[in-house]
Amino acid sequence: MALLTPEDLANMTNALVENDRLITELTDYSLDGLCREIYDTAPHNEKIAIIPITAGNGIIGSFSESLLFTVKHFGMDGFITENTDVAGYYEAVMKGADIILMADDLAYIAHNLKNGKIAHNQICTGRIYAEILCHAKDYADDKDVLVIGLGKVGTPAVETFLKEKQNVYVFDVDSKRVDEVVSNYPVFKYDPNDSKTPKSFFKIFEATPCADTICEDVLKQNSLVSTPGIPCGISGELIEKYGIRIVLEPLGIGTLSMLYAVF
Ligand code: NAD
Ligand code: 2YG
Ligand code: MG
Repeated sequence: MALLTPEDLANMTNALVENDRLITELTDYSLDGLCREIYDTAPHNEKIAIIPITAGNGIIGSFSESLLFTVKHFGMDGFITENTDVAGYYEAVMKGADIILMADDLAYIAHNLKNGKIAHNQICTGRIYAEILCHAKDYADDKDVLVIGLGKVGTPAVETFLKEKQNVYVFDVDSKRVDEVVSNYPVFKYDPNDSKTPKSFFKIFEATPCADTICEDVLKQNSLVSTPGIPCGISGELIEKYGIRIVLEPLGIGTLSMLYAVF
């Protein structure tokens, strides 16, 4: 798995605020309002403990701080434990934490100690970025959506689009992965040579670890791109040329989705 770097998080606070503003403009829901709508949950003064984890590649500079910023930005109560790992977990519980946030190189989870609910970042990230596309008012009439990247984030996005009654077209560089998804779900292979397949889309979801995955052929003027993928899959030139609106932020949107999944 591609791990976040401190550089990815350098502008995270501005990106979260700016994306929340864009999501509100697009959907009439603030990001927390949208989470409330899709999960049918709400915070109830839970205390959220963020535990830095040293396992594997270790602590990522400003990862815990970015989580605390997200928690506080949305009006919730949280703290970063002074201790790491197991000692941090003990500290969190002793200080009355209701919800634990922690990540190693393989999994980033939220665990609500009071109700037992647990959430995984990849699933909750795929879900919220997909729901943003589904709730965008100006894009509601066209049900076609292109999903690029069918991994651990892209697959829950496919499930979300299907639940929201979208027509889902899928692409991945790994053709085996495309075949698996097409045989497991009622979705279509993106094939620009097939006359029945749309060539370009107003709604595009991207979750890959690569740049330039969104090529000019799939774009329409003012397409909406919702993409958790790092780095950004579309070039600045194409964003400008096509007036693309883009939802993209490295950590906070997915984190808020995880918290609402466990409230
Ligand atoms: P994954 O490895 O499970 O899946 C990635 C998929 O992308 C694979 O199926 C791969 O074959 C495909 N792919 C790679 N290059 C491609 C290309 N050029 N064109 C089309 N498909 C291509 O990874 P994941 O866990 O699903 O994560 C995807 C991305 O999302 C990563 O960059 C990850 O860091 C990022 N991510 C971001 C957030 C966030 O909050 N913004 C949260 C979680 C993950
Ligand atoms: O506690 C810390 O500082 C580290 N142990 C955090 C490690 C997180 C590693 N995971 C990733 O970098 C991601 N791919 C998942 C993070 C979600 C948002 N991109
Ligand atoms: Mg995010």
